[in-house]
Amino acid sequence: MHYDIFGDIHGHADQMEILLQRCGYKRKQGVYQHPQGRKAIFVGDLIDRGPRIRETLHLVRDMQQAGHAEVVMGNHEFNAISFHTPHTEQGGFFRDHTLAEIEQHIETLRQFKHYMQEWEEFLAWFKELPLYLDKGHFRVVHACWDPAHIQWLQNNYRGTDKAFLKAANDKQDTSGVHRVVEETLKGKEYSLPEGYSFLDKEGVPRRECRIKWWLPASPNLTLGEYLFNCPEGLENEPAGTGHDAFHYADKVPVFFGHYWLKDKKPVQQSPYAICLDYSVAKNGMLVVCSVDVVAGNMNSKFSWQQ
Ligand SMILES: [Mn+2]
Repeated sequence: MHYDIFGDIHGHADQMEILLQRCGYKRKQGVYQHPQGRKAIFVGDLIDRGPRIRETLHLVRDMQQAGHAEVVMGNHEFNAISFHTPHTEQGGFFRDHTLAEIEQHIETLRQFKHYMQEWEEFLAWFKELPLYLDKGHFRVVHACWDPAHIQWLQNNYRGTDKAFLKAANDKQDTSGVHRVVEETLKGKEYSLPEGYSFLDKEGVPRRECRIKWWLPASPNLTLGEYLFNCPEGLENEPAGTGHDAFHYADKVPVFFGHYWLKDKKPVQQSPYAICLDYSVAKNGMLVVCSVDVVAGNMNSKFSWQQ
């Protein structure tokens, strides 16, 4: 098994092409492929923000359809499906067209302005993307691998039809769909105790912090280590093991994206968790991890491009 796993691209096709070529992929009849048959895997969030969203989608879908790549859905693809699918019962769309939503999606809308038919075809393609990949020796998901959620998806997920979109976008949903989709595509969050909050990048006060779900449970683990944006005063509190404190415990490596990491060089989060999102859309870099499984042993190596 030989794979090259790419982090969130967000329309940065230049960096993607440089890395594909560095990994040995060659463009034949327009489609990148590897002479030794390596396969690319994309962790989702192909769209929004960057300068070459349309080209990114063409390159990736062509590779996937020719059998040279696999793709999982990111929250941006899921949001796009919801944004563009009319809500037949209550009018409007499954994702409201508020300014905040439009702002997140605007580069994609702009770049497809004169290619609406093509965009419709990409939306149909998004709907077919799997929410996770289990390769036995390793796993791939956009944001978080909770074995219970993956099991739920395996038993219940039959594609993004309207019933699924309705439940997945409904914060009041009690069927479990909303939570599974949110946490798989956007990661898990921790509710801060009464009186604590932090300001997000838009300056909005929030009481839900993203957790580093990949850190193993330990009595010594503090909230300062476990939470993104841990508010002052809580840093030294124990992270705990309660409902809010999920810790991935399987001994199978998970590759994922989503977290906008800022490190100057890719680092493994834990022996069993490898985040590949280093903020290419925010002056960071695109990261690829080349994975080789030979006789049951897995070797991996990072490459990156600013
Ligand atoms: Mn994401």
